[in-house]
Amino acid sequence: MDKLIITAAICGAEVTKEQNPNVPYTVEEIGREAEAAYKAGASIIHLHVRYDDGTPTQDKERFRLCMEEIKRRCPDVIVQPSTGGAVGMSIEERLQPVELLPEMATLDCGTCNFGGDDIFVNTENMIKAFGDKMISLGIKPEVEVFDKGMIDMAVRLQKKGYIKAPMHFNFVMGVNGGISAEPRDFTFMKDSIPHGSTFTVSGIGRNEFPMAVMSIISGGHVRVGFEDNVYLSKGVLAKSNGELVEKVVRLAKELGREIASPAETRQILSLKI
Ligand code: KMH
Ligand code: ZN
Repeated sequence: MDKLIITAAICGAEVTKEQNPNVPYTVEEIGREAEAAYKAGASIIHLHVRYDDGTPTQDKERFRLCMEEIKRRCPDVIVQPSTGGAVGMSIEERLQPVELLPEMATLDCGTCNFGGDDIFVNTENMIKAFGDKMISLGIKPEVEVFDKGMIDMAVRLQKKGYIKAPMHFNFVMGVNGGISAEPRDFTFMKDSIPHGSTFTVSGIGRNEFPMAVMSIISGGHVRVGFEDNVYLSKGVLAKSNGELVEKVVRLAKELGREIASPAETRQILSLKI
């Protein structure tokens, strides 16, 4: 089995300080949370950014500041900006951070309900445009799938040349509108991706650590962080993203899986060195 890649999704676009006061908004807070996650064992930082009042933005200059701050604190970490942004953002707005030429970025592969009246829109033509853009800039996509049909979409578009193989998937499980996070769902997703692909799992809310364990024992990788879950355990808010990463490291150790460094992650995911 490959070593375990841990991604920290440190702030997301939806979670707020009202839910957990440690959710980072400012450049300094984002840098601090990335550093805590990195020191605990994360090799990838999945990045959304906020203005100081918490408003989510895909502004290129705000991303530049946050990425510089993260790189200053953790020079070898892999920064993976979101191109999903927040519900309702335009294509142009969402794509801005790829112009900063990160090593990776997310590529969301389908439309889904996102709770209440929210719809996270990713039409086929949008996915094609995002895929084309990432290929032209040499950026490795993390293929975000919220349901099984999105894996099928990614496989179809990979065959048509919009995504390069081997693909790296993120199974986002437990969103109110996406696939649930039962062991049965995990097995279905894992067994549905093409041979040679890699995958990580983001369990939402209380699903975070059960899905992490499923992935650790199955040879997959793990994403944790405030974007997906703000609790360390039932009723106990996490003090930092670092605490969430530390818990994955403990689980991995118990289960006999070593943790990948950023250099090892670049090799496992065939990123440009
Ligand atoms: N904030 C969600 C609407 C991504 O980062 O690519 C979308 C999201 C996915 O978080
Ligand atoms: Zn995200």
